[in-house]
Amino acid sequence: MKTAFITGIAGQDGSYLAEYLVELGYTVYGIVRRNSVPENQSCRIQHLLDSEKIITLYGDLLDFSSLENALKIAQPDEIYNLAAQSHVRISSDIPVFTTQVNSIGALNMLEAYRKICPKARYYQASSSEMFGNSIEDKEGTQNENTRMHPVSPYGCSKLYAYHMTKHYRHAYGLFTCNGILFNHESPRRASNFVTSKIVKSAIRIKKGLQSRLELGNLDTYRDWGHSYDYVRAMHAIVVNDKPDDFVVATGITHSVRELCDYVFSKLGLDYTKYVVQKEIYKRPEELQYLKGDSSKAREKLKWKPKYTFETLLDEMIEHYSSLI
Ligand code: NAP
Ligand code: F7E
Repeated sequence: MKTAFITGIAGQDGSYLAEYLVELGYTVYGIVRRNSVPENQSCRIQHLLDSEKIITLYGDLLDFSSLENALKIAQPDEIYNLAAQSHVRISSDIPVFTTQVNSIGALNMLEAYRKICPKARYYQASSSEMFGNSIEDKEGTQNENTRMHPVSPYGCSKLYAYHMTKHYRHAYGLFTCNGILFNHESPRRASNFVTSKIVKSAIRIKKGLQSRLELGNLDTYRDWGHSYDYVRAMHAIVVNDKPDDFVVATGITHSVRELCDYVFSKLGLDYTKYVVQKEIYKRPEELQYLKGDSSKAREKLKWKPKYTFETLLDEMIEHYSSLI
C-alpha cells in the first residue's frame, strides 16, 4: 500500500485527489493551516476525516519546520504540492504574499522533500497562467513547448516553482514533475472564481434572491475542465515511468460571455438582462485566450477528460440549485 502526502488537501483539487487516492488504496496525509473557524478549513474534506480515511497535520508552506515534521511522520511515496494562493486577480492585491507562498513555499517543500524523503515522487501544481498571452500555432493553443510569459503576480510566482521543480530533477536526480493544468472547476470551486460566481448568481437571480450579476472582462477565453478529471491526470503524471512535465487541458475554449449564456439559458434566463461589467473585477493585465494542447498527456499517459464544458456546468447548476 502506497502513502501520499498532499499540501492544499482541503482545497478544491486536494479534496478530489485525496478521495481518488483513498479509492486506489493509498494512505493519505495532508497539511492544513490553522484557521480560527475550523469548519472553514475542512468543509471539503470533512467526510474523509469523519470516516478516518485521511490524516491531516497542521502545517504551512511558509513554515519549513512544519513541512519537515509532516514528511517525517508521513514518509510518503508520493508528494503532491497543491497548496497556493490560487486567485489570479487577488494576486495583484497581495503580490508579495502570493510570491512567498507560491514560490518560496514551493521551494521550502522541495527542500524538505530532498532532505527527508528523496526517494519519493514529487508533483508541482503548475498552471496555464504561466503562458500569459503566448500561443503556439494558428490554432492558438499552448503546449509544453510554448514560451512562458506570465501576465500576473500569480503566473510569475508559479513560473518560479515550475523551474525549481525542473531544476531539482536535473540537479539532484529527483523524480519531480510539473502538471501544467488549465482551468478546472467543480461544485467545490471557491465562489470568487468566475464559473462558481456565475452559476450561484444565476440561480439566486432565478429564485428572486438577487437582481444582477457584476463581472469583469466578458471577452476572455478559458479552457475549462473538471477538477475530478484533472486529479486523475496528476496521479498518472506521478506514476509515469519517468519524471516529466505535462499540459492537462480539454482543448476546447469558451469566452466568459459564452459561459454566462450557457448557464443563464439553462435556467430559462437571458444573461444580457442581468450581467453588468465592473472595473473592480478586471485585472491590471489580462490573459486573453487559453486553449490547451494536451496531446502529450493523452498519448503518453492515456489520459482524457470525462467531463465536457456542458456536463461540468450542468453538475454545478444541479448542485447549487438544491443548496440555494
Ligand atoms: P484552492 O481551492 O485555492 O486550494 C488551495 C489550498 O492551498 C487550500 O487548501 C489552502 O488552504 C492551501 N494553502 C494556501 N496557502 C497555504 C500555505 N501557505 N500553506 C499551506 N496550505 C496553503 O486551489 P485549487 O483550485 O484546488 O488548486 C490547487 C493547486 O493547483 C493550486 O496550487 C493552484 O494554484 C493550482 N492550479 C489550479 C488550477 C485551477 O483551475 N483550479 C489550474 C492550474 C493550477 P486554506 O483553505 O487554508 O487557504
Ligand atoms: O477567471 C474573467 C477573468 O478567476 C477566469 C485559477 O484556478 O485558472 C484560474 O485562474 C476569467 C478571467 O480564473 C470575473 O478576468 C470576468 O479572464 O475564474 P477565474 P483564472 O484567473 O483563469 C488558472 C489556470 C489557475 O492556475 C488559477 O489558480 O474570468 N472574469 N469577471 C472574472 N473572474 C473572476 N474571478 N471574477 C469575475 O467577476
